[in-house]
Amino acid sequence: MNCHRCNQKAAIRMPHHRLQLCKEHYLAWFIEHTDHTIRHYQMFDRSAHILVAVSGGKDSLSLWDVLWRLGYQADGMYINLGIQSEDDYSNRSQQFATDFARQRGLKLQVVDVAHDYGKAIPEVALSSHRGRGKPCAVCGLTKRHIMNRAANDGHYDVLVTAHNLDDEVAVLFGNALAWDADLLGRQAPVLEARPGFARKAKPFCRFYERETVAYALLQQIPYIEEECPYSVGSKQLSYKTLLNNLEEEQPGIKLNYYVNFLKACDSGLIRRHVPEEEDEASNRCPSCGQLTTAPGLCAFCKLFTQA
Ligand code: Q46
Ligand code: ZN
Ligand code: ZN
Repeated sequence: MNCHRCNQKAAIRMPHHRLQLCKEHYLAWFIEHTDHTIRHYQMFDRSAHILVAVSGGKDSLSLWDVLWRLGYQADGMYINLGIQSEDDYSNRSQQFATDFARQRGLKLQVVDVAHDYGKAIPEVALSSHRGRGKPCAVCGLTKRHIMNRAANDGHYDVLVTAHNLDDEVAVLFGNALAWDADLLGRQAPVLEARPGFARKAKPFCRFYERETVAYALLQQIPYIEEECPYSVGSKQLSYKTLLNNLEEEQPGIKLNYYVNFLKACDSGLIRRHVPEEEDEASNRCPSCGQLTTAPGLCAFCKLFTQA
């Protein structure tokens, strides 16, 4: 198996692109392809002040690395969720993020949920009705709130996350299975800014997970390999397994599914929506100042002030 560009030994084969590349050409292709996605979906330009949500995993560190190599002005933001495991998941992933930033001289802002807001995510989940004791619903809301606040307070033009194609397709598949028109209409590579809510973009939305892993490994970026212990048994994970089986039989099916979904949105077949918490948000949370739909504390502040 040889590289299609230089005929050296190929490091990766991408049947969906009918392309196989050596290490050197793969790294160059990956960086160029990210820039192409950024321009194609008009995510941001070179003058933008970017905040990258960094988890210490392969996707977010690869994304930050690519933006840095492309010369974008990108700072990082890490949220320590206080999730412990045999391997001390949150603290170890923070270490990967801080080491990455230090080695490249990049600015990383760290929020420690337990220290800054009084309770770690597993504790908050126990005292909340959201998600029936499983922390993911509480965790998602917390991350969205803190990221949005950091993007607004820091006057960033855009908040970027490293969701890859496998993530996007698993979410899309789940929403399509349920025919949830609202959620389908909210999924996009770019969400425009609205009063109180930062612009959001996903520059890795067209990369398969194995492509982001390959980038991190070939670029020799150390990252946390352990998954969050709460991801085990999630619906998302079973959709990913199912879709991976399909992909093996029909290379490119995931990419086509996603790209054709975006075309259906562009043609008006699927109606675009803004996230629920942003609908008619005209009240301000008295505690944090976040725009909310109903008077009183926002959902985030309610979570952290509950007994
Ligand atoms: S939501 Fe759930 Fe993730 Fe939070 S608790 Fe872990 S698995 S980190 S993307
Ligand atoms: Zn080559
Ligand atoms: Zn609030």
